[in-house]
Amino acid sequence: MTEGEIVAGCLAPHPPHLVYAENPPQNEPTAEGGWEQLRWGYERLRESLAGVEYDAIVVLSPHWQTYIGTHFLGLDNFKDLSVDPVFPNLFRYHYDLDIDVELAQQIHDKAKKAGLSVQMMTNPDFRVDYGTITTGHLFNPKWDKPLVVISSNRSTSYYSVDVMQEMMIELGKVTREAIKESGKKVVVLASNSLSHRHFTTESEVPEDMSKEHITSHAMHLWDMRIIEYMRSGQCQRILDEMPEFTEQALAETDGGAFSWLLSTLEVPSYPAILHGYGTIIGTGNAIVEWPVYKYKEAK
Ligand code: 2X7
Ligand code: FE2
Repeated sequence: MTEGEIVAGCLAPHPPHLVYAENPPQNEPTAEGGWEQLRWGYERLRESLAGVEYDAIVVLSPHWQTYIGTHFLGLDNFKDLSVDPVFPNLFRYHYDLDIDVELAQQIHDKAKKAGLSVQMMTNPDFRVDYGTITTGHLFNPKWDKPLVVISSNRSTSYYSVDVMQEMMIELGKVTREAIKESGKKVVVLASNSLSHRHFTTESEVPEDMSKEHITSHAMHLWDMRIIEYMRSGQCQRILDEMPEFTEQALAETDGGAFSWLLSTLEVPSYPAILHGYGTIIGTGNAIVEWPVYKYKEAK
């Protein structure tokens, strides 16, 4: 069997506002647009990967929160209505997603062997979190590729960012090894915002872009610093500064997805492509691609 590979890795944030603004048939509320800079960013990401072949998408979402280890969706299909608990006015999405259970099981088994606490989630009534669904939709609106969905083990809240990061780096390594052994071509996605301080009230028209901006200058500076590291191939510095970034910018990196992603990509030292940056209800969001397919020969 030929060796599997990660063909690309992406930072693919999940604010439900982006799905709301696109008016897809699966979502009940309707919008007059909004957050175009980010939605165009997702368009550029999709175009960039249009010619790259892959079999499955592996996503880690901060909104599937598990406190006893890392969990993996473990049934072939999940179908239900997902309602965002904070923004039920924007996101009531009818999802129907297929899972690559074989690959999920392979990553699970490797992680278990490495000593991580893991479980397969096989409850057919389980409701998939809106982070997974939003990232899944924006990355691949056709939903024509199976997913592997990995939970966010909340070791940041239980212990510290440093403990979380150590565990996510290990999970990233075993994810990579399992993908290689699977023989499949895979895209890996970290579904998280950068700075994550929200406004506490919503404007009357949520998509009124005259009200949208970053919550503070400090948050902007942090986001730009991390983006510059990505653009200049300094991902080790991101991991080094992750504890400060996560605490000072209240970043959604607390969920571990970003540390896991960088580890699956072996902490890239080549430049990432920034497809878009924008704020959503004050939070900072970047759409970024690590084009492994371009750089792997140089490695
Ligand atoms: O989950 C989110 C998020 N991460 C950022 C902004 C707005 C809503 O939901
Ligand atoms: Fe979120």
